[in-house]
Amino acid sequence: MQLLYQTHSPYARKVLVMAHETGLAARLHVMHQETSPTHRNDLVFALNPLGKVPVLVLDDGQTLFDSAVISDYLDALHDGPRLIPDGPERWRTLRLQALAQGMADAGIVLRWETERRPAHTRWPPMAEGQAGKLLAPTTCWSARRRSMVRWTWARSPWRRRSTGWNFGTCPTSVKAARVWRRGSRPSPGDRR
Ligand SMILES: N[C@@H](CCC(=O)N[C@@H](CS)C(=O)NCC(=O)O)C(=O)O
Repeated sequence: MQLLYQTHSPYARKVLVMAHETGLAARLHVMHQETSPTHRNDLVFALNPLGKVPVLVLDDGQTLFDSAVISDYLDALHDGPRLIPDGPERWRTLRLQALAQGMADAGIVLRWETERRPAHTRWPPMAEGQAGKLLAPTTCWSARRRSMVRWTWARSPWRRRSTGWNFGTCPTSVKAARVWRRGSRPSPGDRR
């Protein structure tokens, strides 16, 4: 199987972590592909009409995207305990995945608003709003940290090796949000 991948993509990294956690990494041929809305990558577009990575190309030529679909697919391929289990735990796991996914989405918009857009088109209230989306889940984690981590740990079939694949997709984005918040606020009370 070929994985079209981008080193700095949280979604692509999520899939690669999944492949390692499920023991499938050796079956993936990882191909780095730069792509962005402003730099079209024709190879990626040929496989995914949205032009986004990750894309998984199966041995029979079928393609799968996006990262949640690929993760679910990989989870069905191995013989070990499922990382996305059936039953009531499924919903809690998928909810955590949605949280990580939403943080990745917010991190990407934040990066566009603070770095990638031409300076005169940047809109600070948008950056502020996205930074809030990145930081709110971490506050929620702090409040519930022990119970969430304990829950993941207790149920993770890989608990001797990992604390669960749901954590750790976006530490860089969270750091970026904190830096943005610190730099953009004239005073701690000014929430705009
Ligand atoms: N929901 C998708 C998001 C994928 C995504 O946005 N990938 C970015 C890289 S971080 C990309 O390929 N962007 C190119 C574009 O938007 O044209 C997933 O989970 O796979």
